[in-house]
Amino acid sequence: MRVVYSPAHLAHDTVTETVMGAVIPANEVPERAERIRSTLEADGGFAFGVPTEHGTKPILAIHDAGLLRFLEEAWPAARAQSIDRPNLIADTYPTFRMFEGMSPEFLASRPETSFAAGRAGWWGLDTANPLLAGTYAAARAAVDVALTTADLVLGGEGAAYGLCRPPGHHAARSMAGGYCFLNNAAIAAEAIVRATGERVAILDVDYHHGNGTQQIFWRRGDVLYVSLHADPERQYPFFLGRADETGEGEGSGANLNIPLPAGTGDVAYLEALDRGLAAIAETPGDVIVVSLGFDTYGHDPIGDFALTTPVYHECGRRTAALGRRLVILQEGGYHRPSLGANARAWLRGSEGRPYEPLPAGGFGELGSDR
Ligand code: SP5
Ligand code: ZN
Repeated sequence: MRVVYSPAHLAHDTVTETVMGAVIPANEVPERAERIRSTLEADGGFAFGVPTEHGTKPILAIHDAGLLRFLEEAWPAARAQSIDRPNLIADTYPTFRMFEGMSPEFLASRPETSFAAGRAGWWGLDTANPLLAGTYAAARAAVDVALTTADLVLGGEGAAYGLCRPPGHHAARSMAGGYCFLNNAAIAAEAIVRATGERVAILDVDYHHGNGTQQIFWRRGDVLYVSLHADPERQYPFFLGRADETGEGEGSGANLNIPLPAGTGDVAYLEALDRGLAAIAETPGDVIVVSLGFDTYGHDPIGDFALTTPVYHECGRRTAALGRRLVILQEGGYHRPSLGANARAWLRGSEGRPYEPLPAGGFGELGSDR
């Protein structure tokens, strides 16, 4: 399988994030992508390539120009304002309740403020989104990785994998959040719709609900969004991801959320996956964009599912069994020692190669992961 990777992600060198106000070591770190890269390289069955630059046009087909401008300007602006921090994390966010009773017209006239931390709140969802000197270039490169992966599939590959970092599925049209700045999968899906004129399905198997992807395609009937994730009753992003969110207008019925309980294991997960795949099989289209996360893994530090490495092989196999072409894009997954083995298992499954577990103590297989 062809793999698209860019070293630009290394400069988005996150160190801390906050959880309930406490500063903790960052979960979404460069090591994640490097673990996956080295394991896939060692496998020998993956052919690596670099992304080609696609410019801002496909990004602006999905995102508000103001968000992109903010991401480009944020770090220099924080520096110019002498914000004495290694990264920019907002503390004040414009919740919709702040504007209760005010008209959409009046809201549209509200300025985003010129102060860097205020702007980070204006364009942000949460405090888990540290923005650094290298963030903008890394986010742009992750989009190019996604679009180049889509190009490979549009060019005839049955499946290709984009090692996107930072991830994307929490980023909405006008909002960064949840370690995500630009929605790589949504941008790729839109590019595929425009190139083919056909419907596209997005299968989101990250542990978290992809609120950004759902928001972007909420009223769109030409992009089916299917997501398996932790029930927002107990888990980030809390305010979206419930089963009764099915889309509106043209998009009515084109959004399927499958929230799952804590402790979800291999068998229950495969049942849920089959439900999601069945929904995709019922809608026309030839391409699936997979938002692939491994925070469903049993040892993930921020998840509470119980998946094992071999089930990722089966997930890849069942997804490919729909017979559609796959644009597979990396999202989350924070148990670093297992990331390579889990990605390798999923991707091998999706191209019909046997699982062939890595030797214990090899590339982070269970048994050497503590
Ligand atoms: C792409 C992606 O996976 N983003 C995830 C963003 C999650 N942000 C909130 C993290 C909340 C961490 N809760 C820690 C619980 C520890 N038991
Ligand atoms: Zn996640």
